Amino acid sequence: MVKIIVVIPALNEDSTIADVIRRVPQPARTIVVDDGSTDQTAVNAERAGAEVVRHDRNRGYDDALASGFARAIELGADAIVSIDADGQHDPEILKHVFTCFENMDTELVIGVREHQPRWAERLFGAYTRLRFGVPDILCGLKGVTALTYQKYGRLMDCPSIHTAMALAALRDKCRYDLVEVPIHPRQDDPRFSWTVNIRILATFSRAIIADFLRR
Ligand SMILES: Nc1nc2c(ncn2[C@@H]2O[C@H](COP(=O)(O)OP(=O)(O)O)[C@@H](O)[C@H]2O)c(=O)[nH]1
Ligand SMILES: [Mg+2]
Repeated sequence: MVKIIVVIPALNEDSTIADVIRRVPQPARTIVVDDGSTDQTAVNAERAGAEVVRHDRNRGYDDALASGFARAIELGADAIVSIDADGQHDPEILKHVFTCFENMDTELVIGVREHQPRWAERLFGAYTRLRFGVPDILCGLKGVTALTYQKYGRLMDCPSIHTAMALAALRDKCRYDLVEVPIHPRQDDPRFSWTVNIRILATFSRAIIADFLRR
């Protein structure tokens, strides 16, 4: 049986984290990366049955994902799936993602939201739709096989690691699946501020350069 591990990066999400963990379909194991939260995120995650990797200070979403992926590999994952901690992604969707990995004939699963909240995300998505047929490249719900992660894991130390890894795999014509991800409204403010648009644009520019060099 394919061993799937779910990684949840979390920053001050104590009101939602336990519910997200409890609704992860069995038998997947869950790792929460508590990224220097100042609330009860870590305690609530542990109580809900997740393994918690702690950062003693806030190191950011990318570092949190990198820590979670590294731990998942240590635990012998065949596939690693990330999902947001804020309850905006319904964990039920993971069933579809897990099905994609059942026979390990997909290498990458990309969550696709109907609407992306930031203008930079929509711009990037318009590009990746044309380039690869992928209309949303920045959704926090993504899945990779351990082999894909190992092949592109060197990208884990660059910004927007998730996206960089997915783009590199798409450029190499990997086998991928798209899974629709309905988005529930957030009850409080997003953890990312508007400045994330600038980071997204930087990643977008790097993607265009990499695509151009590839031709
Ligand atoms: N570990 C970690 N997670 C973060 C950080 N910033 C955001 N997140 C998590 O990333 C997910 C998406 O963040 P959110 O602000 O809701 O972004 P949005 O859904 O794109 O608007 C949530 O689960 C957050 O807890 C961070 O600095 N560190
Ligand atoms: Mg969110």
